[in-house]
Amino acid sequence: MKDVITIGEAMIAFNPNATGPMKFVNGFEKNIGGAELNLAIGCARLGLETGYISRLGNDEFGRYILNFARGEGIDVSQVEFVSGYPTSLNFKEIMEDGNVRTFYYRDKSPTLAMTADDLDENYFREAKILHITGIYPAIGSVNIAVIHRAMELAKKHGVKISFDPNIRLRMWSKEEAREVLSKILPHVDILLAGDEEMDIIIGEKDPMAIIEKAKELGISFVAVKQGDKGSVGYYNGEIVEASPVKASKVVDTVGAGDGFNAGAIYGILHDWSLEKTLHFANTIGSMVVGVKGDNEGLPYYEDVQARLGEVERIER
Ligand code: KDG
Repeated sequence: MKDVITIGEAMIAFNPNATGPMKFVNGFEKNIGGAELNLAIGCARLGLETGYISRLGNDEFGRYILNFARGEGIDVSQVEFVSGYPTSLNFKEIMEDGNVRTFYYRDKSPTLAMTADDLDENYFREAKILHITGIYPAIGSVNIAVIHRAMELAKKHGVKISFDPNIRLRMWSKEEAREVLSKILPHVDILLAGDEEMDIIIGEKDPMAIIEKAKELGISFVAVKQGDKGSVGYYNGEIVEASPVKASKVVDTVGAGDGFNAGAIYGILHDWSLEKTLHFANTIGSMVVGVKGDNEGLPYYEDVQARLGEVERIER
């Protein structure tokens, strides 16, 4: 039984070896990115059983990503290589304050070669949570159909649907995002969203208004992420405003939301209180931003415990 399965596009993330405008950066380090894969890595490091559904280019970068995901303990039985579609790339520009701009080379994404009929129903029979994002449907119409089929299979087999809008305006316009993502929202059980993103989808960025709308749609767990202002959550009739957890340093903000999501899903699966879940998730988000890379800063469970002061960390 998998705790979490997710569908996404992985890519090579080229992280600059210096901060500042990309046109003056001469070297990049080859790492890995992809919001859904980051989420799977985050969950696996916390100790959850995870599975990843995707397509990769039949090339060296594709093989590198597959081996990396497998090395993190993620089930990659639903990942295939496809010829004729190069593995996607993402070059990053990181400024001194940790803010990032991304430059995608993903027009011919390997995920375009996966259709809704390719999803294996048996994989959905044996999962507790399906996590999806708004990045995958932004890639192409075939990807939108895949997400809807995945949600259908999840519903059929009692799998909870977790959704992060993850709106990437380099991939589509606000209007396109609203059109597609508002059709996903009514099927969602767990909403893990940024306030600005909900503004795009439902025209509300006040957490209380988002929670009201989510309740109307039948969403049972809501976490509204507000970056360095913390998060606001709703679950079982309770609303909690969780204070931010201060990052010890900010090096690269990419992946913080995925880390938060991994923490929230961990708390939900362990029946934690909303307060404990949000604090755990906020803590992970604050740890991710201290390390360069999309997933390099995702902590193991023991790392979070140490950060929370629950266990003593022996350095040497
Ligand atoms: O959430 C982090 C992702 O944005 C990053 O890893 C790259 O998937 C990515 C994307 O589409 O931006």
